[in-house]
Amino acid sequence: MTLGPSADQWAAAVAAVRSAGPDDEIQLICHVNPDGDALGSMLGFGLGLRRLGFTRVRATFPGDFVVPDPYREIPGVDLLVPESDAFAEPRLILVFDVASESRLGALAARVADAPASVVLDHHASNTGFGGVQLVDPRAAATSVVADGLLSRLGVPLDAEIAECLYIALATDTGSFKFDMTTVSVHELAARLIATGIRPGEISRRIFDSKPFGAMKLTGEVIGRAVLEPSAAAGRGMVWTYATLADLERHGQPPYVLDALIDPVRSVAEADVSMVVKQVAPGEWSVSLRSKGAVDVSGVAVSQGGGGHRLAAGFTGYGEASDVVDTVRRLLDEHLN
Ligand SMILES: [Mn+2]
Repeated sequence: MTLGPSADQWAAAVAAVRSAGPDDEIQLICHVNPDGDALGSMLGFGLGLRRLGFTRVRATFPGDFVVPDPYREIPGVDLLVPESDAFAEPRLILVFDVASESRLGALAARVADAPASVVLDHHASNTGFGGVQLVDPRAAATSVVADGLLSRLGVPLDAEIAECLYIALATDTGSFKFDMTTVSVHELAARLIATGIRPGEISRRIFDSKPFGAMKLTGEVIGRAVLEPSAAAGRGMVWTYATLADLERHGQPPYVLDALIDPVRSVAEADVSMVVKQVAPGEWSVSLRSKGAVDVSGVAVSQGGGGHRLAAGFTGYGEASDVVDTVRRLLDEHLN
């Protein structure tokens, strides 16, 4: 899939939202272990639904109900409820930044059963689940798609909605550094900033503030990184890993490790970078990045994961070294 939503799909999404009455239950869902795009696009859209007069809107994500510290004060955070408090039989479900049902856990069944559902996403690997698909692989963030639907619903941007969408956009573009940072990305950012939000203050709060223990943990995990110049058919791979014991030792929650891929992927000698993060005994969340020479989504999809050409992930099993061995082998297969 390379093109964005068709006119018919946009119209169907607008009709799905308008099919709900002001007192109908509307459930918003984003992916497990939510990041800035998942939370920002979902809560920004939820605030937009409130502006439209919908009174019963809840937002949730599967799994442990941990809202990462940087997002504790994001506008619309009062919409968030744990998975156990999500509407059991909502009239309408909207799904944000979820490439496949596997990222929805037990909530996937609720999407399948809902009278109406809309999936807003930007992953090329999106599996096409849900009632109406608004999937735009060209979009830098799901918040670009959320903005498109809000404007078609006639919701004007205000500072609260804008802050949510801006956090989402800044997160998924690496603070406007990645390749998909197009003219339209900056045009959206300009419209968001025009509402009066303060990008400097938001960036400090979201990206440039972390506990001392998180810094020490990051230092330790980076310190054990391994460079393999001959991996990925000579394009080079750099990788590291972090265990639950590492988190425990530094008193840090798992999401602290999400930003770790950024310093790792900056290594000049490697096209491919990888962080292998333990989520349970024998189970690892694997983040893969490429500078451009390798399509890492191919590796991720072959392991049941997904993502984008230059940024992808999957769940691996066994020891960390088993996961690294698998990726090393798959890269060689994909490249030879
Ligand atoms: Mn995203």
